Amino acid sequence: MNSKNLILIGGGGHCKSVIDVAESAGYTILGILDTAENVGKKVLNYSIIGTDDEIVNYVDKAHFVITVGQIKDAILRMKLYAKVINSHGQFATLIASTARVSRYSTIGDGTVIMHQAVVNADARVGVGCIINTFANIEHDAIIGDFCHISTGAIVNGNCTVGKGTFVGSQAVMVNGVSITEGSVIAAGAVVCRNISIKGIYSGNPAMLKINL
Ligand code: JB2
Repeated sequence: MNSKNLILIGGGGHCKSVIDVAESAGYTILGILDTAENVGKKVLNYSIIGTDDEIVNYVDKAHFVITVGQIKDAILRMKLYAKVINSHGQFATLIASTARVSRYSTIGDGTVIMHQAVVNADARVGVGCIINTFANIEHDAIIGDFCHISTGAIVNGNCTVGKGTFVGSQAVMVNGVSITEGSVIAAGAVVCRNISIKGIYSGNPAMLKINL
């Protein structure tokens, strides 16, 4: 198998951004899988060639990337990730040509580091994450599996983000704070204290708005 061949799973807006990342990193996109009603449509220069039932037909031809996005919960991305694993498929880990990823960091399978993002020394990013455009993951931060750190968000040094958490655009986590798994941090929120109750948080300082 040519490990630079890719199948993308999900053909909406997030897929377009990932296409740009994949092209910048020298990958060849064989096609996109989406829902049945979208088969035959195009996303930028690439065709939707089938549904998720086709995953099994590409495990020997390409690596996979989940390209449905994640606003709020990560359930669909987790389900699709499991489907690839159960089909014995392998994931690509994509790093945009313009991202800055420290060689002292670790990035999990299927994670996409998008344009202009920074992952600094000794940071650990789990599997199936989106580190979106201009996000900054500082030294020693730990990002759990299936998190989405949105555009321009800042996760400062020694922070911990629990599995499946969404950190909105331009949110800030001050140095060393943690967020429990499955939480949602609204755009622009400033997380100043540890968050141990799963919920939706917003504002500066970030406050619990809704329990999840
Ligand atoms: O089960 C599925 C499935 N369900 C929906 N399997 C596959 N393979 N695809 C599925 N989809 C497809 O995901 C939809 O048919 C649609 O093509 C796509 C979702 O596209 P949408 O543009 O609605 O959202 P997105 O997830 O690509 O992007 C969101 O999240 C990003 C992080 C948007 O809100 C973006 O603005 C955001 N940047």
